Amino acid sequence: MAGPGSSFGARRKAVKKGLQFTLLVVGQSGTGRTTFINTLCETPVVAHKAEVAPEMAHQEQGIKINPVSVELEEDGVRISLTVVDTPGFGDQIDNEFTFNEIMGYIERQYDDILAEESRIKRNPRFRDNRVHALLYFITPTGHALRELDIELMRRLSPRVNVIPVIGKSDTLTPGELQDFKRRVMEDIEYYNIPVYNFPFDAEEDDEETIADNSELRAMMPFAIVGSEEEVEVNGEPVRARRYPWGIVEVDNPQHSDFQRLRHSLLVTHLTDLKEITVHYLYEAHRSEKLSRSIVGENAGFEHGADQDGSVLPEDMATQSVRLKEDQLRREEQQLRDLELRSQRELAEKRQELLAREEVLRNLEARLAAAQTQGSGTPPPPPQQAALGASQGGPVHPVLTPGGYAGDEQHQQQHQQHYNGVQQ
Ligand SMILES: Nc1nc2c(ncn2[C@@H]2O[C@H](COP(=O)(O)OP(=O)(O)OP(=O)(O)O)[C@@H](O)[C@H]2O)c(=O)[nH]1
Ligand SMILES: [Mg+2]
Repeated sequence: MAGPGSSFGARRKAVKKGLQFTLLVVGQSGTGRTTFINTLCETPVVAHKAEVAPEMAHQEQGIKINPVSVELEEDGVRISLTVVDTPGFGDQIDNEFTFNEIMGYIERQYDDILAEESRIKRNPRFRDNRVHALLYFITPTGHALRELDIELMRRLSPRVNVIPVIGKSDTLTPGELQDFKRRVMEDIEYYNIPVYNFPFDAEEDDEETIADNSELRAMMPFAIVGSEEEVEVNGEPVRARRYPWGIVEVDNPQHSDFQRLRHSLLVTHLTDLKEITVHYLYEAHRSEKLSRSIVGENAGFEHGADQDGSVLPEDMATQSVRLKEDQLRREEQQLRDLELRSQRELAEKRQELLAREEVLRNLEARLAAAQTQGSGTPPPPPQQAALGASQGGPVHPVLTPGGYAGDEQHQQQHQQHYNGVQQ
């Protein structure tokens, strides 16, 4: 586990470099998405829906996917936040198309990175646009989830961290809100929808993390109030909604969960949401996609594929295991190659060293012989001459105390060689 030192280091790096985070906002028309986005970004980054003439009201506009980016600073860390609004979701009689459009957008970002990862030469300007969280705006009906809500969350949860929120929650009284929250969570549990529930490990995580995550989990679905207006409260300007009977403050925890949700998205859980996206959700998409292409390569009639080339669920796991095995085999082979290369290099170095030692011995012997000659002692033993010849080179001229007799160039070369050996 990373110690405090390393997390401090990571934070310092984040302070310098900044963090990137992408949030997708989905919900039926009029649930307060645009107001929420502008409240979150503290600036009007998204325009409100233009008025539609009555004679055009019956015409379906279709879903649009509008990303906007804004630079924020939270606790001294720069955050490059991309918010993707999806006007038009749930407006049609048949919503199949809008589900597919949103799913298609999320998967396209995964496919882009998959393609980038497979390139031999990476594009240095490539931008990772994977969606790290999807805020699903539940209409504040006060009843329970509707089929549209269940279907959207059920379909998208395997691909993205879905966080359910109640839009315009100030339209419910505190008691109604409490009951509505409970019923929504019961439905999510009943339909087994794997929403992002601030996961923690009771045995591994520290007490603070467990307490914080349990509290956030208990707040789900978050009650949202948005406002682009400022109202003076106790002489201070606060973001609020003004009604004849009072004021609803966006950042007041008694009035809404906005502040808590914002802090968890942009500060405390930003990294967790990104890691789950990269290591689990993207990985699942990647291995399914690659499995499908393997089956596709096998003409779609191999065991494990339907006639249409799609993978049977029970064979998905086998395909993934096979992919992992292939990858492991490749990595093992790379390791073996590396080991062989190192052994070969080591043997070459050893040979080189031995050869240099030999040269050194020869030089010493010649020096000794020259000294003996100079002092009138007998010439060196024939073994020395043989050594010079055995190296395949010419037999060196006799070395006198003053240098090689009659061959200055040769002498220089020898001196250079000797210096090299000394180094
Ligand atoms: N009571 C209440 N009204 C809100 C809140 N947020 C927004 N509204 C109002 O609800 C209406 C719709 O808000 P938008 O933010 O435009 O909703 P939207 O989901 O973007 O709607 P489309 O763009 O039409 O899909 C506006 O009149 C807002 O002023 C809120 O938290 N509480
Ligand atoms: Mg809008």
